Amino acid sequence: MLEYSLLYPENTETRTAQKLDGMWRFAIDWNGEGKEESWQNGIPGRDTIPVPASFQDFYTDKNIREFTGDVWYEKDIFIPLSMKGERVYLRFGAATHRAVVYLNGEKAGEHEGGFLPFLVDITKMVRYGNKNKVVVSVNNELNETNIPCGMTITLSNGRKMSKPYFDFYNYSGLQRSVYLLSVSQIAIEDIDISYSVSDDKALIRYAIRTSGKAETLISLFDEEGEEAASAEGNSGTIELRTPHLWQVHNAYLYNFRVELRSGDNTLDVYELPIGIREVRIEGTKILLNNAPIYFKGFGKHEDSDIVGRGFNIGVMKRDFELMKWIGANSFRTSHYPYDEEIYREADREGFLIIDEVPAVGLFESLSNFLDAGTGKGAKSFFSKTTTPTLLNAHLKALEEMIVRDKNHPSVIAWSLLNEPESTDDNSLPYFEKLFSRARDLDPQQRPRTFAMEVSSSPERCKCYHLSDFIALNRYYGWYILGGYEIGEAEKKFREEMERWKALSLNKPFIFSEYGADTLSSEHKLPSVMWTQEYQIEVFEMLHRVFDSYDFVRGEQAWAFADFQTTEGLMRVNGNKKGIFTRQRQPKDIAFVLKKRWENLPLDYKGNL
Ligand code: CKX
Repeated sequence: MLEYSLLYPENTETRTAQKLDGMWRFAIDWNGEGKEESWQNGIPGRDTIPVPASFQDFYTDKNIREFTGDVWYEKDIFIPLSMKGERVYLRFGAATHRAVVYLNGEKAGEHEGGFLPFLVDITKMVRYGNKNKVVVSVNNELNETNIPCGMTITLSNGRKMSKPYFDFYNYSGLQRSVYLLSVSQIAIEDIDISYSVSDDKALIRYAIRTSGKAETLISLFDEEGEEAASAEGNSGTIELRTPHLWQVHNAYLYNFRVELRSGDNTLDVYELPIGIREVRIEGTKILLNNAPIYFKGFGKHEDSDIVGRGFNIGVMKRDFELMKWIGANSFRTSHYPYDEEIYREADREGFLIIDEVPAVGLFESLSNFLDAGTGKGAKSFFSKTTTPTLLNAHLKALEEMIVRDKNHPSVIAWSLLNEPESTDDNSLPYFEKLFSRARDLDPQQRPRTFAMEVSSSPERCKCYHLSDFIALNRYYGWYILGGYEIGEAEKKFREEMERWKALSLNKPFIFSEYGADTLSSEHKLPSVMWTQEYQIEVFEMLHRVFDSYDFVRGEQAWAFADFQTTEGLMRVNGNKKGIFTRQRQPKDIAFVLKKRWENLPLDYKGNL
């Protein structure tokens, strides 16, 4: 069990959540001497940088952009006397990939893993009614004992360099909001909610974890602010007649209010927006509130100009507007859990999320995406001396993701890995531990899956039976048989699908990636690869195949928008498989997808 609470930071009668975003002091630790030189007491230089943001794309010096090692942040914060007697924390939305936090020169905490929040308890270290100095050193080195996997090499000039085993830029820093939190000594730490839904009734099961003994009062408010139900005690079931269900593009959010009391005293109050809905798999169907659904959408990235992977609320808004415009209903948080604001927006907008833990690059090859796309290069990734350490880091990130995201109605499935090497015997015990941990941690028992590249074929993959639905990343027409050979690609794709069909798995399949790199500047008739015309041909060919199989229950195009990657022969200033450009303008394919998705009903193939 996590030693701290991951409830989203809220201001209530009893809690304060103060954002510490803005300009922080910033220094690069070129020689790895920060700790020795006591930077925890105050960092050198006068540079400042925005938080939240990746540090890489602000500067004009390539050595800064490519810097691998420790970068240091510093901010003086005033902590009022009124917080004395409370429990006081610093909450980091993410520090990529690991951080050590100091308060007034003393180490206050540390965290490993770059895409999930953590709290640092500073209650006993604070100078109340005074300024306090927060210093954070953030390290962005990649290795094989933490996710995402990669390596760090040292160049002949002594500089380190990141070599990701994954296809997105190794952006890093304080990429999400930082908060100063205060809560009462006896506080709500965690809330578990699950539902059973029938035509005219919903059962809402809840369990509350607290940090001390108290009476617990629950009230459920509807969107008009009317109390719809109430209950008492740390766990129980609420029965709601004629509930407003949370549906795709028709979200309804209740407010689940928890109050801890001791006699007449209110100790703590927390309000959680919840959506009543049930997700289930039945045979080859994915059911939401007992009705079949078909996924239309994307694999995405948190990625935009200037701020890199830093959370950008304007880009978030634009992305949701584009997804609504094109007729999408879902996305996968490839390849790491996103900023919490994105899930809250999906809850409000009625989007479905496949939530992915940052387990990418568990496939050893520096040109991973090319080898993975063609089925070459599969070696054993899970029989190394480092495997047990990697597994621990993976399980910890999985726990943090599920604890953080389990109450979002938008989150309807967990993706436990992206394109791992799954063809040798040692992958199975590794995967089994992940799948069973996900089941144990999730009160809603959501479907679990992992996204499979092409060498994870019906004949060779040792792990697909663990998935509640099968998620395939397939690049027929691009990595496999592109250009004038596209007809051969279709044939080969259909052959693979026939082999899956022959297994009679009686499970839903979705395409969690498919696409083709396309430069928005390029047009040619007849088409050639990389042009907008060719991207359309690839999608039309793949859609024909998807439509031929009843058990295919969804399609998520790769990728929502062009995104930054490491430079190299295979990438033209980034991955260009976007349906939109990095600046969020449509390529021609966007209009083709819009036409298709607006015409595919939510329950497409639902009666098959
Ligand atoms: N899938 C065959 C993972 C993504 C990459 C995508 C690509 C690959 C394809 C693997 O992170 O960006 O190569 O476009």
